[in-house]
Amino acid sequence: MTADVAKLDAYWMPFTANRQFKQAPRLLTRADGMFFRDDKGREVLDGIAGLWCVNAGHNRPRIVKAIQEQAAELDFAPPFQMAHPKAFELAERLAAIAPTGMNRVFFTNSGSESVDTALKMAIAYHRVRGEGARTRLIGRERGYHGVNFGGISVGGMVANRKMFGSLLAGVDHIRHTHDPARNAFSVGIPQHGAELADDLERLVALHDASTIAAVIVEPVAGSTGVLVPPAGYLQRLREICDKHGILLIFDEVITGFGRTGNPFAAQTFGVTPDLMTVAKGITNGCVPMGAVFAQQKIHDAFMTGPEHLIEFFHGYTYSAHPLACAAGIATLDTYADDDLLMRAARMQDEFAKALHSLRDEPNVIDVRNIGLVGGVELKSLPGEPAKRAFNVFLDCWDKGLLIRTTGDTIALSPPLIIESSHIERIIDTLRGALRRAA
Ligand code: PXG
Ligand code: PLP
Repeated sequence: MTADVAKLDAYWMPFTANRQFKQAPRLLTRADGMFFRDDKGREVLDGIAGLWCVNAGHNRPRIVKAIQEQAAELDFAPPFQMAHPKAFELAERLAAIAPTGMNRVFFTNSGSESVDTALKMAIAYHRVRGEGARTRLIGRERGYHGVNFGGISVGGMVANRKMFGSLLAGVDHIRHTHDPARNAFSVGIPQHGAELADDLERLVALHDASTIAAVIVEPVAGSTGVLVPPAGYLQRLREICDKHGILLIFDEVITGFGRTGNPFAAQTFGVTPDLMTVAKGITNGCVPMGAVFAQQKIHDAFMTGPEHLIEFFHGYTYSAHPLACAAGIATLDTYADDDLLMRAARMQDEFAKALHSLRDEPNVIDVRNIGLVGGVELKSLPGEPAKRAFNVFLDCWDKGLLIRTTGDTIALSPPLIIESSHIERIIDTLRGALRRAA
């Protein structure tokens, strides 16, 4: 169906300038490998893995087949007091690639649900251990943790917060790590700013550790423009959490499943959290699914009361949905078949070199990268923040390349199957668009 025949009124689009979009819709109708096709039959190179999720590329045969077969075999199984075999199989498979000790897996349907699940787990964990005063949650400025009330409360993006009232009580934020004065154009991990983790000590001094349940951060902030943590920062955060009995939650919704050169960013940075949220790449974006990984000690703390009682009053109708589990297992098979979870480590130098070749293009004020994620920050048009980057987005779309922009930062996160020729095409197209946007 093309825009000419479909009516565009009823669909209230998420995170979209609805009126502008409906004047000139951008419709995708097919996808395969590194490419989309639009409703005009044009080929569009996918520079962002759909929305940071199609890590193995589009239309992978094992995943397609698994979903088709599962739909015909078992369409649904209730997840409360019941289960189906693939839920256990997927959880075991996930535990096998997880950071050390994170061998318990709770299923959700999105990153936002994973975040709210992890926050609830953290507060309840302290309570079952007799530390019920630990209810405070600490996020970080410029963090993105989805759009549910817990996630926007700990999140640090003003546009996602300001319209929605008083949010969760008892939340505070540490400073973000973006420091262009010292770190602009760092290739890979920036050198300056480990001491920013000490900001957590400031909040401990203010609130007292005995009131703090958890700290949640993205190892690499994605949605606020690809902010790579300074060397030593995450280690420092881990040490401070350990010192004060605070749980550390890594939100790996974007960084999970191979984006930074290991299965998870926790492994790339050598820092293991207590809880870890994922979504997106868990099913290669094919079926909605998310999960929370927990250290076994956290899970076991709940397994204490009478055995016939529910230990954790939480779950979703579609937790461990059969279609999602089938897609998840086939996704892990596909990642293994092509050795994709480590592929970003092999491609990152070439990707970084190409990306940083944009540094002298007009209005480029920073270039940031790790694994197969890149950010190119532009000088804003006077009085019109986000507009220059969006103009570049529209120009790239016109030239057959899909990128993502947030504020005036362009984000790239291509499927992990990317080859040199695709990298060249992405960078050449972007370079042309940057010059035209000058
Ligand atoms: N946490 C993080 C770190 C994310 O990046 C979520 C939670 C929420 O996941 P769901 O599945 O509820 O959307 C995300 C999602 C962008 C963009 O352009 C990023 C996300 C979603 C939409 C747009 O940067 N990340
Ligand atoms: N609202 C109502 C009225 C419900 O009955 C339910 C679930 O049974 C929900 C919300 C939650 O839906 P889900 O489990 O899909 O998150």
